[in-house]
Amino acid sequence: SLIVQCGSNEENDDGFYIRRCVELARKGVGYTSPNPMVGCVIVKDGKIVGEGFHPKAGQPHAEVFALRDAGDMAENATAYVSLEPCNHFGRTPPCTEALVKAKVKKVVVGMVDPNPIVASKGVDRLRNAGIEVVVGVEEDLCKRLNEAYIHRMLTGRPLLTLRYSLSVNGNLLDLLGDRVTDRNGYYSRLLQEYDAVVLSSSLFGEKLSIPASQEPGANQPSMIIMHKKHSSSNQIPLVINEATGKVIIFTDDITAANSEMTQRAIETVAVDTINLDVILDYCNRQGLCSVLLDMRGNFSEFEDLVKEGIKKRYINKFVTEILPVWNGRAETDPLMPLKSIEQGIKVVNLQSKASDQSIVFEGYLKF
Ligand code: AOF
Ligand code: ZN
Repeated sequence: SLIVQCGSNEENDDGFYIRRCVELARKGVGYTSPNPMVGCVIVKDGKIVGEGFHPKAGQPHAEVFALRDAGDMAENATAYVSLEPCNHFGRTPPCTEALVKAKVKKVVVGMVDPNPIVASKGVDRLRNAGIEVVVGVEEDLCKRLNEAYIHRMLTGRPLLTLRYSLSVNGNLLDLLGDRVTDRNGYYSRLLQEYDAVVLSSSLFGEKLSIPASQEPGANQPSMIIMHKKHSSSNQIPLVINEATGKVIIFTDDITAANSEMTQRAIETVAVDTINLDVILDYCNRQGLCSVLLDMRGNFSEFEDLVKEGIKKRYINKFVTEILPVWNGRAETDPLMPLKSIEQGIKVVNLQSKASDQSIVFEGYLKF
């Protein structure tokens, strides 16, 4: 007879608990920047005895909440964390010390923290304290969870995603004058994933606003409004009345930076030229990890930005929404000149979601 040797299931279990950490971490989506989203579970005798996640920068880390939840049960337990525990005094004290003090026996870490002030020092500290540490469980999942945080840590720039809509016959849709068609709540869900959304001021006609925060407590990203010289819009204040996210106006028209247009803006940034360098640099300094370049309205305002984004390889991702409509070609199509800049850019990790309302493609540009 065939005897199948079943070893310990620990490895599978490790994956299960780290996936639970990631699930918990996502409760902080939209709120943690410049910090990462992190989740932690404390497991004893095969049972979860404590759970926690990092809710917001400045507040305690995931491990602290999970240890509090576990209380005395943390002693001799295994702590699972989707990101390496920190070993430094930032806005909060080091999590490694909290884990040592709680006398956990083992720590399982999803991925090391790319933050140079942590980077493996957390793991080293735990090992030096005699705690068994396993690193790299469900690593890809953990990396995807914090792709924006990781990207900003490694490059000093936020992760940049280009969003646009196409008709079924492949033409760009401006959706001007339309209240943003939020089919199946897709757009507001998308916004919640981002720290900032860049919009053209040409969008702000009489009735258009940004349909974020429909769910109570939902994240409202900062709105970066590009106001270009000779732009016809002077209706920005109306829109800002409806929005609760921070509003930042970038303008190359110093005369337009008047009190009427800017009274509701948190900040008005006057620049010689509105380009990605200034926008991304601003976002980075504000601790914003992800930026959605939302290509709607007057496409001519996006032409230079898209060119720059390709040339400097700043565009990391795209989200394309195909809507159930046929239409003609817009006068300006910022995506058209791409052919002459590069002979096609490879797309990887392409994903699609289809419904009868739309087909959404997402992918990464591989330069
Ligand atoms: C963890 N668990 O839940 C998070 C970590 O200013 P602080 O004290 O909040 O520290 C921020 C840094 O700590 C952040 O850049 C990242 O390296 C790490 N985040 N670490 O052990 C957590 N959010
Ligand atoms: Zn920490």
